[in-house]
Amino acid sequence: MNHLENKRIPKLSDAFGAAFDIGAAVNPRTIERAGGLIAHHYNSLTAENEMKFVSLHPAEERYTFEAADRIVAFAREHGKKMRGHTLVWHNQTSDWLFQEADGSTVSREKLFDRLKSHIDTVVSRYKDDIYAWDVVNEVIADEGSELLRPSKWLDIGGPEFIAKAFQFAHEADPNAQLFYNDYNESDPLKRDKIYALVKSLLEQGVPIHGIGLQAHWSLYAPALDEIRAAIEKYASLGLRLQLTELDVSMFRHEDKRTDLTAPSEEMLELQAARYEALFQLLLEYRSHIDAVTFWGAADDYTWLNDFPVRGRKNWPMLFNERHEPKDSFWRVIKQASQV
Ligand code: HXH
Repeated sequence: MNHLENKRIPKLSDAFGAAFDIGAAVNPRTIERAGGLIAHHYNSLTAENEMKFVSLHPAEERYTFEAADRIVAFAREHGKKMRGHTLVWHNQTSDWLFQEADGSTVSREKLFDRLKSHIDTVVSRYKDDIYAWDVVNEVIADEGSELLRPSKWLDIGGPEFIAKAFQFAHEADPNAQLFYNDYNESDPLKRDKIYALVKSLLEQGVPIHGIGLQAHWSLYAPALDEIRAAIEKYASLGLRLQLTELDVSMFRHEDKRTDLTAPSEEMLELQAARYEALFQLLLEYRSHIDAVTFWGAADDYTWLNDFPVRGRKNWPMLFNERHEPKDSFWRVIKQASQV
């Protein structure tokens, strides 16, 4: 869709301006192919992959900032805010970090020295551009009674790696808002574990300012009352909330069908109704929520193509593959106009 057509369509971030920011995850390809759409509708950006450990720091003595810098330059050019994603994670993290040159496991002290050095370098570099960081991503175990997910971070560093990461990030940029970020955040079992972790961080005086609800949701789950209960529980800690990676998959978790090449009318209608209900709820909690970031910009490219089911496309965004607004978009805009 060209820029002239864009001009007649209300800007999503303007529509919600009084309530919260509206963000999109981007990458060098999407800012190339959907730059007009992104510039028009979103007032905040997150690098989808380019600021992850493995992308920025592939070897101990080598940082690769080119792709991340390109995204930051786009954000500057268009006056967008930026969130940083992510400093500590069990995925997309370079193997060298946990190893000595001979392949043996590093000591706890060395792991924390390397973590501090990584966080100092990255957070300082983007100090003027990034106002909030996902400091720690996805450390809670999905199932069972264990609080923390098994990982090299936990094996080598012990549970203190979490507090350390927040301390190092706070030292590198005392002005940055620091977030704990996770998925399945509205599942009651995991919600209570996320709450317990963050509560204990606060009790230890760890500098943490917000909880990121990834919000990888679908037409069918989670239920609105579970989302509401999660928002209320997290907000009761007195922290700021953001939806950091919102999408609405067309498929149930168990559904593995790969035959669809386009969404059915029924799916599109269910999605529009779902987005409408979600934004109605989010607006109800606007005093706690500062930003709602989509994990993509439009349906032509999102991480849900081919994931978690190979060969399956998905249509989780508010804009279709031609970057045109879907019914979902108009129903979300309708909610915004009622505040
Ligand atoms: C997010 N993880 C990450 O924060 C983000 O950095 C990435 O770009 C995309 C999504 C969400 C996630 C977590 C666990 C997970 C899948 C996605 O595990 C599954 C694996 C297979 C099937 C279902 C879940």
